[in-house]
Amino acid sequence: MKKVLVSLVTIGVIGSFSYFVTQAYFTDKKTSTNNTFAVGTLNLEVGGASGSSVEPFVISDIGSGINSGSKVWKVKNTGSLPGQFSASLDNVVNYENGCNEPEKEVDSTCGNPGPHEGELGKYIKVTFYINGIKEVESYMTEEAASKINNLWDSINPPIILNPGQEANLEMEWTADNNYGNEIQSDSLNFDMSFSLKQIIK
Ligand SMILES: [Ca+2]
Ligand SMILES: [Ca+2]
Repeated sequence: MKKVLVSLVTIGVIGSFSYFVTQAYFTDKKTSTNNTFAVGTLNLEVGGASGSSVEPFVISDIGSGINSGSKVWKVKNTGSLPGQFSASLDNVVNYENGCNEPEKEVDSTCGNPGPHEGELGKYIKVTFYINGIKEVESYMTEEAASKINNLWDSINPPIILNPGQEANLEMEWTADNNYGNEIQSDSLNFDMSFSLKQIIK
């Protein structure tokens, strides 16, 4: 009698297990194929090398006959969405690099290297051109350069690069010739970054 009872219990367990397995298939399933959520792209190519869009630039030795210059970049929207172009000036630092005797007479901050103590940026003006048209200009003091993004944003109409469209960005710099001994040995460092911003309508 004992043996029979054991096998009945075993059967009962298997039965309820099958029930749950069966239950698990009581679902409806519909498959919808070929769904795609596509995200458009904004990709800016600068000078043919996409990826690294920040290029450091150093202006020094002003006064040795070099008082202006320019650099041209080719910028291209290689994405699939139109974007608003801008270029920002980042990490602007005017260095003092110490003072010699004539500079000491007119400059009270003579740190070496003396970051943010230099005066050179007050006399350097940069102007940005897109395809030869003047768009934005700024002096290269820390304060003025930090406002350049606002200048780009206020251009009307904005600089739009459509997918596949490229443009020449020229940055021209000139040194005012009314500088004095306060800029002796001073130097100016900065980075530039180029960006495309999605247009939200
Ligand atoms: Ca100096
Ligand atoms: Ca100085």
